[in-house]
Amino acid sequence: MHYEKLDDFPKDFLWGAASAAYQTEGAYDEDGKGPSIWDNYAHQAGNTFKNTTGDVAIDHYHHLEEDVALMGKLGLKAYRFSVSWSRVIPDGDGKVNSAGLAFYRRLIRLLHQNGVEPVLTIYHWDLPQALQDKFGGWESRRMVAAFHHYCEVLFKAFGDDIKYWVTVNEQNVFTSFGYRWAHHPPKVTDIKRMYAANHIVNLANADAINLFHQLVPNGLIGPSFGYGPTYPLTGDPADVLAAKNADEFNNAWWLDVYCRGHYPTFLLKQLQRMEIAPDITAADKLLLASAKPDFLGVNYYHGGTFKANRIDKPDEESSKDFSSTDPYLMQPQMEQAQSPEIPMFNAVENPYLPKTEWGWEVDPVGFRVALREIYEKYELPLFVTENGLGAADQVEDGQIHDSYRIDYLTDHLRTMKAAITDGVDLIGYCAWSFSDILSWLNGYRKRYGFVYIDRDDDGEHTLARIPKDSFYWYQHVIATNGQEIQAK
Ligand code: BGP
Repeated sequence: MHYEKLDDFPKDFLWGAASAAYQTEGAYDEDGKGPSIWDNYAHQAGNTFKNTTGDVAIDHYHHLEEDVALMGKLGLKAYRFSVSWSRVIPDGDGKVNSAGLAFYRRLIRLLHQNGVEPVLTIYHWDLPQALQDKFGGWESRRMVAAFHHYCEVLFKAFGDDIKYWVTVNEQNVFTSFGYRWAHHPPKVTDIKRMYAANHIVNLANADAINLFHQLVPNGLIGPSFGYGPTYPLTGDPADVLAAKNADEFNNAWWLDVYCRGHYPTFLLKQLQRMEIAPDITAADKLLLASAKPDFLGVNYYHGGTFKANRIDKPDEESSKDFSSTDPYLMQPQMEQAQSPEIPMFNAVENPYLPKTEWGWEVDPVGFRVALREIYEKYELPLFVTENGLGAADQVEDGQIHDSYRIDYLTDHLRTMKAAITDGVDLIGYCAWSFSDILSWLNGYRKRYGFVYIDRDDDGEHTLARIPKDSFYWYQHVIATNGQEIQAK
């Protein structure tokens, strides 16, 4: 689909950048903060790349004024950050730590002073360790009340100051990495437990949205989902069906619950047949059906490509032992009961797409496909809450010439503009990430930011902030409201 001229970005488009508490703040045990499951997980040797932790991260906690001033200089219209639950409520469901709340109050005030709209993510994976210990974390229904309490504290504290709220970040990623693939805490490898925990998160999310609508009637709230379009490898109808199955499995399983208030029929039936579906009570169904997000946050990095399942169409590739940190290429070597994918689809590499240094496919057209698919299916305004390129940037004479990042972002902004021209209702775009930060499993080498941070996997160094070439490029994009995306 080609246009001679693309529509302009909406006048109040939120040009933003994103981050998350554990990946930026540091100060992991300061001012009354309790430990999170990520603090403990990263402290155990062998769990993260070179045993990197967020103990200091990029020390955003102590560089707040400097960091927000740089956001102002960049001209950001929005900054998406997450709140560390255990900084605000150290034991997860008890007393509020006023020093913790004060930190976020200061951040929000500084953002407003710099003309930046705060976008608050309530849960970006750093569960209070106390809740893991007391209840067993997301596997317990008691988590719904604990999350309710935490949300109530935030809504009452910041409901007047913040319009845009994100409930949970990439539920699909943290439940599968935490409960199926054991790459995240609590390091479980049991798909039935994954679906059970995921169901509790759905309940907590729905309950939080309902509470928000009571307490913050003028605000807007929604979850952020890690979406990838699913392509068939060929025009063989068996591959097309496989891609459709993968879409249900990777996307609809979550998005249908968020936006339609119930699980998709096809996949629920498959999981029930395999006896790995969650227990869903009548009250659960009512709760899920009662909550409706105001917008949907979309995190886009890449999609996946699929061919017919390996039972109907076995081939040599099917028996390969894949081991990848890319969830789309993870091929389970487990029993079928633990691997619902096996009868449904087979994930393969896409021959048309280049890859990043970390093996993630680069697919700007897929961004447009994603936005169109989600918008058409769920008819909610969309907010791109993450998109960006991780690379091992190098400093040359005090500068960072990240032309590859500019190219990546240019291509994605262009296709986003095309999606707007197609008719997609888009509120804003938060690049991942504002500055370099800790990558959960890849340490400090995988950099995403517009601002370079002088630290690496071996230590903190000066923690100096240095704007990269992409900083000045994005500054110009924002100043022209996306009229001039082309690198100068
Ligand atoms: C998303 C997460 C972010 C961030 C990003 C990049 O899944 O929401 O927190 O980490 O991916 O991932 P990575 O750091 O693994 O490259």
